[in-house]
Amino acid sequence: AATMTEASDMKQRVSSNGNVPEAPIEDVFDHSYKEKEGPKPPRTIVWRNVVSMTVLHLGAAYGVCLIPSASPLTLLWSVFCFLISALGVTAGAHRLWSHRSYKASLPLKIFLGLANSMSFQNDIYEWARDHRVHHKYSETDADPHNAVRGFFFAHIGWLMVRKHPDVIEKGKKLELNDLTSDKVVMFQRKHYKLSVLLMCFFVPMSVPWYLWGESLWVAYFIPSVLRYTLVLNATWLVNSAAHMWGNRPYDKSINPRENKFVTFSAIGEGFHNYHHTFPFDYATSEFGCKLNLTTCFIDAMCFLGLATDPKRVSHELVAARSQRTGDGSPRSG
Ligand code: ST9
Ligand code: ZN
Ligand code: ZN
Repeated sequence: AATMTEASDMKQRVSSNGNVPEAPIEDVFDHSYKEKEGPKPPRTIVWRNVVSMTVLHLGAAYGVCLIPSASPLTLLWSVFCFLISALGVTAGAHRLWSHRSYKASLPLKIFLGLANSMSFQNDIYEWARDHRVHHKYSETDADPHNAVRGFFFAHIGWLMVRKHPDVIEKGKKLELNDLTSDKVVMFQRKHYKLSVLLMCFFVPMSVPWYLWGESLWVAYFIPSVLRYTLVLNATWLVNSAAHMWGNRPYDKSINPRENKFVTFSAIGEGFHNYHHTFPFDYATSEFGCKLNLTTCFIDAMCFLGLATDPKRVSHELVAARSQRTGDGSPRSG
C-alpha cells in the first residue's frame, strides 16, 4: 500500500499546479543502472585545480589570521555574505533549479541567480545537471562525487580529477529542458565569469572598504576569500560527511544520512537521508523550519507572494516509508 501512495505522490508533484502536466525532474534513483565491468578508467589529475584549491585554502587560513584586525562590521558583513551565497546554493541551485520543489517569481529568481554567482560553485545549469546525476546514480561511477570513493573524493577530490566517463554519458541523457528554457539560468551561464567577479569578489570586498573604511586587504581576505571557502566546505560536507555519518530513519538501503552538524553548517541541508528519499520536498526535511534557515527563507518568499507551489510529502507517507525501509532510529529534527 505504501508503494501505491508513493507512486501517486510522485504524480502529484508532476502536476501539482492545477492540471498542467510538467516533465518529471530526473532526480529519482535509477535502480536499473549497472556499473561497467572490468578495470576502472585511469584517474587523471587536473593540476590546475589542485593548485587553485590549495591557494584558495591557504588564502582562507590567512583570512582567519586577519580576523582580530577586522572591524566588527566587516565580520558581520562576512556572515551576511555567507548567508546570501549559501541561499544561492540551497534555495537556488538546489531546491529550485535542481529539484523544482517550488516555483519562484522572476524577481526572486534574479536574486537567487546573483546570490548563486556569489557562491561561485559552477553556473546553475552545470550545478543542477551534476546534481541530478548525483541523485539518479547516487554512489556509483555515474555519480560525480561518488562517496564510495571515500571522504576526500566526495568532498573536494572530485573537483581535481577528470570525471568518470559514465557521469558524462548518463548526464547527457538527462532531461534538462526546464533549465535551458529558463532565462535567468541561461543568462547567468552566459555571463558567468563576470557575475562571479562582481558578486563573489568585488561586492563583498568593496562594501566594507567604501562604507566603513575597512582596508581592501582585510576586505579581500575575510568577506571574500574566507567566506567563499567556508561556503564551499559547508556545501561539500553534504557530499562527504552526510553520505557517511548519521542515522538513516527513512531508507537504510542508501548511503545518505541525517547529520546535525551538516544541517547546521549548510543552513538546513543535512537531512540527507530524507532528501534522497523524497528529493522533491521543498523543505528537505519533515520538520519544516526547524534548524532549516533555507526553508524559513522559502516560507517567507511564499508569504510575500514571491514563491508559490512548495511541494511537500505528507506525514502519513513519511511515517509509512520510515516503517517500511528505515533503520529504526528515531526521526528527529
Ligand atoms: C563546486 C561545486 O564546488 C559544488 C557542488 C556541490 C554539490 C552539493 C550537492 C549537495 C546537496 C545540496 C546541498 C547544498 C548545501 C549548500 C550549503 C551552503 C552553506 N552531464 O566538467 P567537465 C560534459 S565548484 C552531462 O570539464 P572534465 C559536458 O559536455 C567549485 N554532461 O569534465 C562538458 O561540457 P560543457 C569551483 C556532462 O573534463 C564536458 O563534459 N569550480 C556532465 O572531466 C566537460 O565537462 C571548480 O573548481 C554531466 N554531469 O573535468 C571547477 N559533466 O562545459 C571544477 C560534464 O559544455 N570543475 N559533461 O558542459 C572542473 O574543473 C571540471 O569540471 C573537472 C572535470 C576538472 C572537475
Ligand atoms: Zn547526496
Ligand atoms: Zn538534492
